[in-house]
Amino acid sequence: MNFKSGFVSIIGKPNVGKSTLLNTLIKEKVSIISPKPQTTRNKIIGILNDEEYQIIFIDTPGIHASKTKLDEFMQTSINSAISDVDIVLFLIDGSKKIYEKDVEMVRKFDKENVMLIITKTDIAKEELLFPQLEVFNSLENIKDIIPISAHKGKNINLLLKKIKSKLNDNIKYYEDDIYTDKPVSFLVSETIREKLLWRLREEVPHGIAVEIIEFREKAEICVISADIICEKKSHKQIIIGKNGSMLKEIGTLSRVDIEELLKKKVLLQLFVKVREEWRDNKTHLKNLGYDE
Ligand SMILES: Nc1nc2c(ncn2[C@@H]2O[C@H](COP(=O)(O)OP(=O)(O)OP(=O)(O)O)[C@@H](O)[C@H]2O)c(=O)[nH]1
Ligand SMILES: [Mg+2]
Repeated sequence: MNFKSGFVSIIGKPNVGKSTLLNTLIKEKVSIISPKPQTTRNKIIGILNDEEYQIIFIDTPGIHASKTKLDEFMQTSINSAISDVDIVLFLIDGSKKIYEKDVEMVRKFDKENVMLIITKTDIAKEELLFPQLEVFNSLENIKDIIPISAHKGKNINLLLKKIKSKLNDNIKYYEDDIYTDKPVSFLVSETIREKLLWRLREEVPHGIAVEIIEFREKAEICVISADIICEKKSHKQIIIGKNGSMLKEIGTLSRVDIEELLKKKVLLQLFVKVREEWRDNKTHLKNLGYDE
């Protein structure tokens, strides 16, 4: 059998749809998604297996300027995700105006086998989008330009076909039943963070981390406790909400998703803690898993 495999990184600015594309490609939810920029903080692997191929996709944090040590960790994750891969998918949001600095970012991206992926075409206006894409035709480092919609499934199979045609390894890197490199406790903490990102406003969600402090799997039920870490007392009050209403809602939303993930009943307890400026504290970052 002519088996092929390889590594494919997904990169781009925050909020362009990287994690949505990863989940769509591998048909599993390994990476959380939200309408807020800087949702993804870690390099996350998602693996697609079929009889003839194993494709290892790497989701990354959005490219942005570093202000905190957490940002620096995110940048390191991006750098390590693009070194030594077979293909890079560079994503551009097709529903937004494309600026000269976006084109420059792609032009300067000095890697081989870069495919430019134009996302969210379901909400883009074609008459505005297509003329803007012409400038990319002249870029030497870009061989393919593929407009997609992860929500509508548009051109996802075409993208996979193109990727497959460029792979050369024939090593099986992971067993067939493994679809991510992350432990289940990571997926659980990210699920809780996802609900916080969706429900909280302004600067509060960016200063939040989730730490699993208890994970006990019994025959019938899984008992999970987690700390929600925030940066300010005032944020803690917002997360708890009036009479605990916000925290209760976050708990319910999270539990439903975690039960689906674990295929088991879940007893979830959430606590809110303040750790001032944890995003700039090496020890806190390390404890939360934000170190390489
Ligand atoms: N209409 C539409 N929206 C999309 C599509 N793909 C992603 N989105 C939306 O775009 C927003 C950002 O999606 P993410 O997948 O979290 O984006 P990301 O690039 O991973 O963002 P960061 O992790 O913050 O860098 C979410 O609200 C998604 O629902 C698409 O194909 N169509
Ligand atoms: Mg993401």
